[in-house]
Amino acid sequence: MNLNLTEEQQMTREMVRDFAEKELKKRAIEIDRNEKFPFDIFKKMAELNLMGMAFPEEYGGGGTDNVCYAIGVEEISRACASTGVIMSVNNSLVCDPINIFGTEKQKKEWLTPLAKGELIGCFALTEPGAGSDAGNQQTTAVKKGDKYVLNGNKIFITSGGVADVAVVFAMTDKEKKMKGISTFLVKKGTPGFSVGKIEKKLGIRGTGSAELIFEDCEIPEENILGKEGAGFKIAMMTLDGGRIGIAAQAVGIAQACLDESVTYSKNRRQFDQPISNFQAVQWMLADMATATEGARLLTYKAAYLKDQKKRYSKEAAMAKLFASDAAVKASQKAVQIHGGYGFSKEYVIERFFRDAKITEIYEGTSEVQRMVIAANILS
Ligand code: COS
Repeated sequence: MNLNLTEEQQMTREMVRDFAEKELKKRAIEIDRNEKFPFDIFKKMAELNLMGMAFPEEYGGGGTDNVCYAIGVEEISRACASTGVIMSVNNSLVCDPINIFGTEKQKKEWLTPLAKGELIGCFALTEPGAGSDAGNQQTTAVKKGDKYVLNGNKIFITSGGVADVAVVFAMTDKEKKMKGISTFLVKKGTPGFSVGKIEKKLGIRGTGSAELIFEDCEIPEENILGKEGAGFKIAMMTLDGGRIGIAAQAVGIAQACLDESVTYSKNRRQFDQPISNFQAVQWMLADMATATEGARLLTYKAAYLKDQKKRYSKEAAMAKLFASDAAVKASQKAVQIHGGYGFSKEYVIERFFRDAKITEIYEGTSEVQRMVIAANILS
């Protein structure tokens, strides 16, 4: 057993942290306030190969392992959780399924520009009636000659308002229920494909989360990803990887809460001394540090198993469950340590508090993660 990071993994941390500190930390305040998708940041991150990290270089990827990817999302999220999930979605939910299930032609045409960050991708699974119950897809795709005709609505789609490409799930055979779901690659600008409501949110406000509308949207049959009927499995396998990304995002948020709280508690004086002298504060810091480190180890373990091409559904679910809980609790403690300043818009802490919550909800709620873990240990 070796818990040391490789040289490449250490260098990834240094490089991404440097970028995040210099280019993102301050911008994060504006991204949150203006609720605007950070196109300029996306472009700069693409130049650093962060939008398709663990994919083959021949398809525009960075050629790193998945531990590097988890470190990357963690460091970006430590500065800006909105940007962290934009990165996670492009890598895990868009590039990954095309890399795994795509034909050679699809990899050249779609994966290459997405991994290079020349195009922005989104993952359109969630619908008004299909959140945790992802198999209950109401969007339909009907075969008509050499085309599929898509009809339906997707909601809460991260990057949906700005994406060039959507990975869309739809029913091709209702009778077969979840075994009748298929996956499609749909380009922005395809007639019948439009963006609906842009979501106003508690946190991660810069992600361009939107509704996607398909009205008699005709797409070529060659845009199907994997086989007809394989969509639910593609969604589940893709979400396994996505959960590593969200766990890493949560680790980044938790670490940011800890870092800010350590600095603040050493500087804030009450009763003629820094508040870090008080055991009440020390215990909060100790709990935050322990949970953050535990979350990090679980996250890297899931990423490592993915690199080893082993099953990692359970480990990814455990990482996300634990890390999202660590992030939410760390953000609560950070507000408490900062007192009135933690509640004020003048400080970044209230943003961490708002951003942390979503990690317990998207890409499978904490309750869904427990279902996945229980199903795995009981099988
Ligand atoms: N990898 C590969 N295949 C998987 C899989 C995985 N991680 N998880 C499930 N499957 C397969 C199963 O093997 C099964 O296939 P067979 O029928 O051929 O054996 C099929 O998918 C159905 O699996 P299961 O019976 O476990 O499905 P459930 O309906 O019970 O799924 C949960 C339950 C809740 C786990 C699933 O619907 C889920 O993850 N929901 C949350 C979705 C989500 O994250 N939504 C957020 C959207 S993105 S923000």
